[in-house]
Amino acid sequence: MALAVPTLWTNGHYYELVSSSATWPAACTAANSSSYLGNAGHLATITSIEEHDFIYTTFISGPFDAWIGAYQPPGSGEPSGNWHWVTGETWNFTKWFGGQPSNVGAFGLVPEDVAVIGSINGWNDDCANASKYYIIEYESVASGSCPTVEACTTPSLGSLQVTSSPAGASITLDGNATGQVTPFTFTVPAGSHTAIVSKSLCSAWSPASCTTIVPNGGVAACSFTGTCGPPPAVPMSGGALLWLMAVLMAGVAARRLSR
Ligand SMILES: [Ca+2]
Ligand SMILES: [Ca+2]
Repeated sequence: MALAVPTLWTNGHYYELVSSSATWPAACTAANSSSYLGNAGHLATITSIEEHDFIYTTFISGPFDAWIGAYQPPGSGEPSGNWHWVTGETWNFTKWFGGQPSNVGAFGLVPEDVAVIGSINGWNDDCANASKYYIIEYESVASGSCPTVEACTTPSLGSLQVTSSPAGASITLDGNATGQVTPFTFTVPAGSHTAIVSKSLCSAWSPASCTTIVPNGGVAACSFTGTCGPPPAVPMSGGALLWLMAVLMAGVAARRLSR
């Protein structure tokens, strides 16, 4: 079902944004059963920066993401291992945006084994059971079949203990300020987490950052040691000031006497 007139690109393929939301498996099936001018559809496979730029510029005009034909089979190395195109084309070009693929979505949802092209001009791995618009590419080869991909589920929780010497350091967890200070124990989704700490007058924390795997229902720990500077200079007390004045006046008097 074509919702818009597909756009021809220089490779002779037509492309289309479908502006109704579907899960990735549903979008893949819909794309594979689509055709245009005798060309078979599939979720778009982006194998060059020119093709990426064409799709981004032509279709991604607002704050939305659209499925592309990128996926990881279950059991692939995370987050960046074993990505495939639905057509079987060689995976030799990527346009992930910063920090992606992450394999972890909002609220700790995992795994993210399919991908979107997004409004900030790059790709993001996302949950296959999320609903998104999608990009169909039409070309004169058979569509093939849609792979089985894992849906996201909320993972089990575990604990992450963060301690430091000295204590009282502010804790940043997975790039977000937590508002907590050491020692503190977080309840977090099982999986990889990264903590850093900061404290006034302290630097050169060892380690600089701590990445650890929190097991399901288990506990992991991050422990930091900081190198902390001396406290700020204490303002001169009244007694010391009087002593300094006495010394200066004695010096003046001595010079007068020596004339
Ligand atoms: Ca993944
Ligand atoms: Ca992601």
